[in-house]
This record gives sequence, structure tokens and C-alpha cells, in this order.
Amino acid sequence: MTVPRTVVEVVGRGTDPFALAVVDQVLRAAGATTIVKLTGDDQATVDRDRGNGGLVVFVGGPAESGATALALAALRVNGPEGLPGGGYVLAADRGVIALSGVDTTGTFYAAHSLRQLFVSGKSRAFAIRDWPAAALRGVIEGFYGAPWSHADRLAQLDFYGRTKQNMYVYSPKDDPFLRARWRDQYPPEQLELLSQLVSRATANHVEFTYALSPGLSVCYSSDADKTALVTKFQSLWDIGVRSFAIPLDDISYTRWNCDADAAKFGSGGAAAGAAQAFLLNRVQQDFIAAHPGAERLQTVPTEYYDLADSPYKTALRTQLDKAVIVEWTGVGVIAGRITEKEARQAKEVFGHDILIWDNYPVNDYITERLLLGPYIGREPGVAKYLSGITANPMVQAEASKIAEFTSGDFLWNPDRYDPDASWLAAIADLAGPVAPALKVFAENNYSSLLVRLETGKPDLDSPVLRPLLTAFWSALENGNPRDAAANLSRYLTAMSTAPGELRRGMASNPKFLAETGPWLDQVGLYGQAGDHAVKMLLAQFDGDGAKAWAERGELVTALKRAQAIRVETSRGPRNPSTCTDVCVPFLNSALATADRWFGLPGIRPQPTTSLGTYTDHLPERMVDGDPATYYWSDRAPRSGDAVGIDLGTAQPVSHVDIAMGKPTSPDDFVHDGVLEYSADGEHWTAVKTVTEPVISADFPDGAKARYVRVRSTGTQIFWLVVREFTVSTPDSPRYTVTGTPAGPNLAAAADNNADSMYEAASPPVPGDALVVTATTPKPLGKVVVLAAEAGAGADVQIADAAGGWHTIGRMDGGYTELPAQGAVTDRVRLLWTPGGVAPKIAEVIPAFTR
Ligand code: LOG
Repeated sequence: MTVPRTVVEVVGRGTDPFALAVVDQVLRAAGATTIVKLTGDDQATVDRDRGNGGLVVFVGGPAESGATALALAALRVNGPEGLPGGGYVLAADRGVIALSGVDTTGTFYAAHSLRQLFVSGKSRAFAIRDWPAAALRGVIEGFYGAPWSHADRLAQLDFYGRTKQNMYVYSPKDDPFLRARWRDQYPPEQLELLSQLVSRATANHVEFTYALSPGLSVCYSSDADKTALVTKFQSLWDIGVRSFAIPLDDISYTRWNCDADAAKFGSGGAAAGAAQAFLLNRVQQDFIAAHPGAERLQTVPTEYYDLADSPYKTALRTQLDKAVIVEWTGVGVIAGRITEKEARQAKEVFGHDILIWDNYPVNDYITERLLLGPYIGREPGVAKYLSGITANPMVQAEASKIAEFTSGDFLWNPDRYDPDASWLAAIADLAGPVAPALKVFAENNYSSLLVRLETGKPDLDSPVLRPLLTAFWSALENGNPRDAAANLSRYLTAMSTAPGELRRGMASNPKFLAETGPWLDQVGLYGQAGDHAVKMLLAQFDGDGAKAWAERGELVTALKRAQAIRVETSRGPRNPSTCTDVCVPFLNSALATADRWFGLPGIRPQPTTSLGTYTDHLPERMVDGDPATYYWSDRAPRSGDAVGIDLGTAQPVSHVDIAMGKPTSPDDFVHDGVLEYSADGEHWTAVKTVTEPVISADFPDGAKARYVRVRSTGTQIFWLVVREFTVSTPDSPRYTVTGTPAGPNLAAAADNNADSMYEAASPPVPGDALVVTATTPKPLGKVVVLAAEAGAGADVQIADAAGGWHTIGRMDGGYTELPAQGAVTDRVRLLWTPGGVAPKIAEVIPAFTR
């Protein structure tokens, strides 16, 4: 079927103008330049045009246009009569297209299906009979944090129309006019914005629900408060709102806001339920029932998250008007899964029609994450037997569209819902030509608390990267890493190029780019860091230490940049968390592996803390080998709070050094605590009590630990500073570093940590030398020096038994590896070449042969 330049549309007096606008758009996009509109009465013209080999499009269901029924009859396709609300028939053959909704919304959806067919390629003869499983399908803007902008909401409403969702509940927690100052009337300019939203909702066949949350201060028995509610609702009715809600979640129901309530209702859950039912029933009678055309009133009960019967629920069940729809989040505030059985139980225990308030993809409780995975974990019956679902989205409106697309899809046809296919369609819809880049980005922001019904487990993050990493490690172990490395690198490259591709390809959606920017940057940097990690390990596989050291430097730079990204959120500044539990562990394993190849112990402890972070004094700073930097908590430790390290695997440990406090806040240490270790994170062994800022302790012989921590056992007013938290293994060598030129962290030149660096304050003068002394003389196989690329040059020397120095070679920055022929010594010296630049040494590694 091709669309000619002139198309005839046959409409009725009642044809939905919004459906018609979509049809026109589709036809024009497909090549029509003239659209002749005829009313259905003009049958002669219609017939003539059909005979001419033109295209005639009938728009409108039985209540809109009588002509469509005739066209459908000619096509031998049944009409939409009897379908649930929103259902439609869309059929085409030989020069005729007919769109017929059971109601105007159905015709609107038929128009959008027509759009989808034209988008997906050439259309041929077809007949579609389609209807939604759930009556209410949509989104509740119900999160904490910065409410969506006006532009966000307009774009959302268009999106709901396109994805055949029919409900938007306006309920941002942090809009003062909705909660804190619920009694206040809107200033005219705010009302004007709301009225624009209402019109846009109407144009998209979306029910705009206005939700007012009076629970923080309402007096349930008060006439004045009921009047305030109804007056506020009336001001919204006057601008076209027809759907209303009174959410009563996240409030205290054991404390009344007025004495009159205590007197009238008494106390306890039953009284709270009675009071809420009393007020809701009055609004139902005085406002909803008194306004023909009003939709059903909705509420969120204070117990919205479980199925346990209670005096409160009993009161709602028995006293709340049955006309009111009750919202429920499933079992749990964030329900991993919602079963059909639970849905039925909810209906019974609440005794009302249930609308699910689904807390996905909302991220107000984990503001460092974006939840870009598909909607999963709800059995089909949930959509079929309840009134519907409204999804609570993220602060990031545009990014929420991925999950919203999939929940809308589920609600339309839950039996045939395929989360993975739906998710790919969502990505294509949002990103168009750069869908592959968005897919990679979303794959690394994928996991949520929702559960895959087939597996009973939540999705993990980075589902594509994970197996590539596993394959790479085993290929490396088997001595044949090239193919696996190539596969892995391809994906890591896609991660590193995704931000640029999306910024170019989605330039028309600046809002998406702005709200996801910090996460985009991080995925890009993890991709870069990962790519350097692969190159580093391959270089070592090829025996190329210099290249491996250079790649290691790039890796660490990218990793540090990724970890330094900050995003302001409603819960304070956060480092985005992308590729969660995958990228950082991989990079650390790669670094540990590489460091062992260089001759270091390769322990890479990761910081752990139960406390928050004050400004940018991140936990990483207690394991960076630099005593000048520190982790600083954002509050005083309480009994049970702990700070420590995670070695990744349980391994023998021999010694721990902890430096807490700092000169300008010397009391910021754990005053009353215990140092302990554990192999599994559950069973802990105490090493000693902690009462001082500086701790140096030996572990008992044979101790194996994955975790080492200082746990507070008391209460204190001081916050916590940890400058370094260092664990040694029985075979970590211990060195003393002495010499010149002076620098702030001389010890870093031989501290088993290639990330920390001795940086001399000045270029060397004649006689300056750095001396690394081991505990006992032993035969030395070689000396490796890991230095900054641009650093001073030196003669590398070893001491003989008589104290004389012998030069074994030269180092000039970067990677140096010099054989030492088994000479027995306990000392290595870098005798600097005077002048030039200041020395910068990450590590001097005397590789003793035993
Ligand atoms: C809030 C909601 C919030 C969500 C997730 C409901 C009914 N209310 O615990 O506004 O976005 O959790 O943090 C909630 O879910 N309460």
C-alpha cells in the first residue's frame, strides 16, 4: 500500500480530533500533500474516490462516525463493539484504511498503531483487533526530590499517549502546594501551568489525576479542613481536572493533628482508619458525587505496603465508601515481585478496588543509581484482576521512559509481555538511530530490586559485560587470551564511545543528556579504564612490562576520574553508580593481577564503611597509600558503625596499620571500639580493643581474612577520620625507605602499593639518592622500578656485604627492569643524576629469588 499525494479522509461529527491529528501526521509523513476531509454522509464521493485507485481513510468508531462501520463491513472485519475501553479495530486493504475505537480513546490508539505500522515499514493488508488488559495504565509522579519540570511533564503526557497509557497522577512529594501547604490556593500563574498540563493530558487521552496529600497536618473530623480540601479540588475542577486522589502515605497515624480527632475517633489503628474513611467519604459525597463527570476518587492508605490484616485495614474495608480506589505497592515498598495471589488478597484485605502504586523505576532511595532495566516481576494476573498500575518513576523524567515504556507494554498485554523485547523497543523509541549506544548505556544501569519471575532472582547489572569478563579471565588463565580479549575490548570500546554517540545522536533530547550526564561520563570512563586493563594484561602476557606499566597508568587515571564524578541529588552529593558490582571489581582484579606480575603482593583492599562521606573525603582515600589524604565520615560513629577494608577474597593476613585523626581534628577517631577480622563477613574475630588513633597490630598466626574493620562499641561526639588502613599479608615484604631529595611521602617508594608515589619536592643535587632497605639480605634476582614517565634519571645500585655500591643499570622514568644475578643484598639505591626534574617513584621492587 502506498500513500498517494491526495488522500480522502472520511470522518463523522464525533470523530476524535486528536486521533484525526495523528492520522493526518502519519499520512503526511508517508507522502500525502493534500488531505480531503469528507463527512460520512457524502457516500458518493467516497465511492468515486475508491474507484479511482486512491486511498480513503475512515476515522472514528461507532459513536464517532457511522461511515466506518460500512467500510469495515466491506473489508469483512467486525467492529469494536464489546471491546473493553480503549479497544479498537484497525483494518486496511486495497485503498481503504479504517480506524474504529470502541470509544474515542480506542480510535486514538488505532491512530497510534497506524503510526507504528508506517514506522516499521511497508504496510500491507491487515486487520488488528486490540485492547488493553488493564483499565488504568500509567505513571504516578510520586517520588521525593526535585519534582519534574513543566516541560518534562508535557513531554511525558505525549509519551503516555503514544505508548497507549491513560493515567498520570500528579503527586510530587516535594511540591509544597500538594503536601506541606496543601490548604493554600494556587497563585494564578501556577494554575495556568496546571491547566496546560490538563489540556495536554486530554489531547493524549490521559486521565490527569490531581493528588492532594493533607496527612501531615489535617484534622480529619474538621469541617474547615474538609472544606479546604474540596475548595482546592474545585479550583482544579474549574481548569478541567476530572480525577482526584487523597494519598495518605508516609505520615504518622498514631499521632493526631488535633484534639478533636482524639475525642471523636479515639486512638490506635482502627481509629486512624475510621478517621481517614470519615474524611474521604465526605469528599466522595460532597465533591465527587456532586460533580457529574468526575472519575473515581483514589487514595493511598497509610498501610500501603503489605497484606497483613489489621485494625486499620479493617476500618478502611468496612467504613470507606466502595467507590474509592485504594493504591497499594505490593508486599514491600519496593516489591520485588507481585503475584496474582497477592493481587487477589489485596482486594480482599483492603475491601476495595486496587490500583498498584509500583515503585519502579523510582530511585529516590538510591539517588546514585539510574534504573534503566525493563519492568519485571509482576504476574499477568496482576494487570488483569486489578484496576491497573501506576509506575512511580525517577527524578530523571526522560530516562524514566525506558521503564515506563515497558510497564505500559506489560499492562496492555501481560500474557504476551516479553521484557527483553519490550526493553529493546523502548530503547529504539527513545534513541532512534543511536539505539545501540543507548542499549550499551542502559545495560550498565540495569539492575533493580525487581525479580525475574522465571528465575526468582533480580537482574544483575551489566548483563552483557559480565560473561565477557568471565570468558576473558579463563582465556587468560588458559594461555589463549586473544579472542576473548578482542570480544571484551569491542564491548568496552562501545562503552567508552557511548557518551559521545548519545550526545551527538540524541542532541534533540537535551533533557535526557543533562539528567544522565554524570552516569554517561562514568560508563564512558569505565569503558576506557577497562580497555586499558585488557591492554595491560595482554602486554604482560607478551612480556612487555613497559607497555603494561603505561597502560596501568591510563587505567588508574580513568578509574580515578570515574570515581571523582559527583552528582547533586536529593540525598546529597553522590558518585554515580554504573556497572555496579562489575566494573570496579574487574578493574581491581586486573590491577591486582598486574601488580603481582610486576612483583608486588597485589592486594587491593577496597574501603568499607557504614558511615557517609563528608564532602569529597571519600573512603578510597584510606587505601590510597597517602597519609596526607583521608576518609572523613559525615557524622559521629554510633555503636555498631564500622570502617575497614575488603580484600575481595579470604587470604592469610599478618599485620594491620591504621592511622586515624588528623592534626586539625585529632579527636576524629574511634574512641571506643574493636579491631576485628572475618573471612566471610559474618563470623568475626576480635584482635584488640581500640581506644587510640594510631593502631599497629599483628594478627594471630594462621589468620585468614577477607574483611578487616574497626567497629565502634560506644557513643561519641567526634566524627571519624581515617588516613590509612593498611593490611599486610605474611609474604608482603617490609622495607625502610630513606634518602633525598626530600618529599612528603618517601615511604610510598616501597610500600607494596604502585598507586602511591614518592614525589620529591625538588630536582636532585649531587649526592642525592634514595635507599630501599629490606629486613634481611637475600639473593636478588632483579630490580623493577615503576616510575612516572617524566621523572629524574638514576643509576640503580645494590649494596654488597661490605657496604659498597654496585651499579646494575640505569633508569630514566617509566618502567625499568634490571637483572641482579642473584647477588646477596638487603639494599637497593637510586643514585640520582643531578639536575632536570624532581624524582617521582611509584615503587622500587627488589625481586628476591627466595
Ligand atoms: C513513598 C514514595 C517514594 C517511595 C520510594 C509510596 C506509597 N510512598 O516509602 O513517595 O517514592 O516510597 O522511596 C514511599 O510508595 N514510601
